Amino acid sequence: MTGITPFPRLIRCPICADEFPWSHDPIISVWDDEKRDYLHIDTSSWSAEKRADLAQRGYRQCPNPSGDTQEEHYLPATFGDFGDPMVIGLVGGGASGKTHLLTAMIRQAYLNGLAPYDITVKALDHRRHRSFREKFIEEFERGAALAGTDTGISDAADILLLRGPAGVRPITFFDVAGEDLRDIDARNRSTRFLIGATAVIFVHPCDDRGPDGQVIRRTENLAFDLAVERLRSKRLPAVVAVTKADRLRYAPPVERWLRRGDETSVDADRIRAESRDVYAFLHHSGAGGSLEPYQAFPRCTLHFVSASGGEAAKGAAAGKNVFPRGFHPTRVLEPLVSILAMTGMITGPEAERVGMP
Ligand SMILES: Nc1nc2c(ncn2[C@@H]2O[C@H](COP(=O)(O)OP(=O)(O)O)[C@@H](O)[C@H]2O)c(=O)[nH]1
Ligand SMILES: [Mg+2]
Ligand SMILES: [Zn+2]
Repeated sequence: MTGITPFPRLIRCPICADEFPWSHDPIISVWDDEKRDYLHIDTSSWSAEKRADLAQRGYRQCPNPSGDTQEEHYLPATFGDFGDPMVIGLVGGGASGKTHLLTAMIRQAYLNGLAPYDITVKALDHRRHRSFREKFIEEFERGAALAGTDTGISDAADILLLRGPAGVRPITFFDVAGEDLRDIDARNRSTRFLIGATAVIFVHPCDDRGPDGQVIRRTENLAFDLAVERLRSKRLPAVVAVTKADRLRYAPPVERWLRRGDETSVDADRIRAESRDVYAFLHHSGAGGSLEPYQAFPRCTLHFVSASGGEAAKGAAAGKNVFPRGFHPTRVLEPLVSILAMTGMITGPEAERVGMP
């Protein structure tokens, strides 16, 4: 949807989760790298073409009507001009593999990984994307293990624009330190994104190890429980991504799925077969608590993924972990493809059946 609508459309800001009427105010803010601040440009005397061109690079400040967010924040100037925005949050305990999975997933999406589904991807928030690329994607490509997520931050990782046969929609990704999910204060910035979430990726490490390599068994998953309790009534589409699956790449059900590599079509029966295998795997490995999203949400799929494709090891640089054999993300787009099918961004009879009981 482009152009001016007669009544302002209500848009939910993915950063503060407030809803406000989207404006086509002629003031467009542009980030100035030298001044390290936004310049506010009055475009009221500009031609529509020129203004639209600036809007592609510009921002609008969120009015944050509830006034609960001290830091002023900006959204891409065209954020409200497309189809309904999607907000996808990654939920999981500390060190479960959320940041690596999100990085591998977004990287692959930018590398045209959704082309088989007729979906193209580009950055909508260029500033945010540049910072995400420098901090995460490039580090990952250098083979460096990524730094742990700071607690207490809740800012969106990246805001992309997806274009496909079903329309054009902004999609915002959130990555939150696991510890923060325990904070039940609704005003906690770190978990506020849950209010605006439209889909969730629950991340469970397939084989959890402590710092000295010993396997940790988790019958409960507190991070999942807390998020499920807050989201249950919203009946969102959900996926469970069992990550670090490379650690079990020779174990029968895992091996069979990893060997397939990336899929190129939506096949509801295949997704159901994978979900069944992951379900059985979690059940038998004593991780029943991580099946909670499957019980709680009407549409849910389960996937085996590996963000790095192999183990990180101590690198030459002191204290820095690296992936000595490089990284080989495997099936990292499958959780996203399922969400896109369940949210109608991928259409067709197969997509309609994805995640159905
Ligand atoms: N073997 C393997 N290790 C991984 C994978 N993804 C992450 N890790 C390791 O798991 C640790 C925690 O990952 P991270 O993404 O920071 O977890 P987060 O705290 O949930 O964001 C890191 O030290 C990574 O080296 C993977 O796909 N395979
Ligand atoms: Mg993290
Ligand atoms: Zn806001």
